[in-house]
Amino acid sequence: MPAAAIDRAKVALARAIGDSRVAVDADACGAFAKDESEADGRVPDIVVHAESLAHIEATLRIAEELGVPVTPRAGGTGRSGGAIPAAGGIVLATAKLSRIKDLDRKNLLAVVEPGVVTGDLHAAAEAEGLFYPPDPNSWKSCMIGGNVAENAGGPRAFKYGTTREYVLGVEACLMGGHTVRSGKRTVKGVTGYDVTALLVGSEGTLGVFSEITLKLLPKPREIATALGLFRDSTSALDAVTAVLHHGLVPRCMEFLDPPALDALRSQGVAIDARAAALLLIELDGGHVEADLMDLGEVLSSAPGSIDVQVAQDAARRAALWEARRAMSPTTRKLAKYKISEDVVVPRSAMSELLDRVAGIGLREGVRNLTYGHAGDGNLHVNFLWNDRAEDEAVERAVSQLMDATLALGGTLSGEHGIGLTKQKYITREQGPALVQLEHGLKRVFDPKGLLNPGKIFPPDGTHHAC
Ligand code: 2HG
Ligand code: ZN
Repeated sequence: MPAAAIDRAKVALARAIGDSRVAVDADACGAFAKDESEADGRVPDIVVHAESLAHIEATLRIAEELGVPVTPRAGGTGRSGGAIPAAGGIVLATAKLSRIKDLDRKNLLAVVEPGVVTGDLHAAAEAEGLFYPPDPNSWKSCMIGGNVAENAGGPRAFKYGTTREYVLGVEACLMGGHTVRSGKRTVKGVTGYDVTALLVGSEGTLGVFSEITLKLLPKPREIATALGLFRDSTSALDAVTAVLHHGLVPRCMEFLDPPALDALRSQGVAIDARAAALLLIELDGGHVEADLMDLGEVLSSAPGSIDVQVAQDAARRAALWEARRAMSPTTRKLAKYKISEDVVVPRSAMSELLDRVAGIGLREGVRNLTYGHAGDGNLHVNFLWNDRAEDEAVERAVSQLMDATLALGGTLSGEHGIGLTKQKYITREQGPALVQLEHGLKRVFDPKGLLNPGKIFPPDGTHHAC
């Protein structure tokens, strides 16, 4: 990136948006170098703190005119490097656009800015008797703009689906500074191409959200949580299927494997020493009492079941979830380096995937543990290591995990996106023709390739199945 273009961008942005919203010194920009993935960071040259649509438009107009790359960023909690300014240039931060503009009880929808913290939307909706289901485990700090960009999931996605299911419409600014509104405020609507669906999950490569219209649901009347302890992973995963075959549709079915349980124990969480795998299952709706009894019976009669505990009160429920939600930070404490993958396989293939992961770990000598959203077949396989000399073995392990996932009919990412960390594998899943088509779409939105460059796809022209 020529220094002259950056210098001109600094002057033009300060003039258009105001000095106080344009950070240029290395210290202020340093905080925007990384997200919560393991990908190497890069300090941007400029950080714009947008406080209005006009600021987003001015940034994207100036960036296009001067040929400066722009990386949009909301909470910066992503796990795949999506918010890392891989090509330098401008970070366009939308965290200050944090208003819930409308909470429409009659029509069950919310209109929000991209910097609304997901947990704040949960609380605001619930205070009105409403419910916003997507619940990434980083809900206390992640933001709706990033959730929409990544099509974030979370434990409740099993029953309620991912963020995509709740985005009715968006206002998005495109490179050059032109704003489009796509979608609707109604539940149904099939007018024209579904541009909203294309923008959701586009990982900040097609447009920058300035407003998002979200569908809400009535708040479930009751919630109940049960914990199933098992003698091994296969028994726990088989019980997931048994629960479904019994006609129960829990909102979450979370799984922890033996090393994941040990990790929790090492942090002082009391878990029955006989248990080698765990399912955390939550029901909601109108008749949870009866469903909970059924669930208890299904779990305790499942082969390999050791114990079933039911959370009798809100405090116990919160404690169970605290341990699950802390899995990612807990795992981070176990080793100097960790990669958390986000693969999905058909539910029936989860045990087989875990067997293959064990084989990969042994072959490459890399420590690993797995937890995740078993109801969806979405498993966070974590590789842990302490020495840079092991980097290559870890890379081989990740590559083999991707191959195993695809061989079992799965997909590379269930909720964290491809970003920087998985772009080298995408062609293995999608094939060169589809990746070429996606490159073509990208060029329609961003002909100069300046918006979040380096994400999702291998560089143009390298669509080989590496
Ligand atoms: C979770 O399910 C999150 O806890 C984070 O998706 C996963 O970082 C991780 O390992
Ligand atoms: Zn997850």
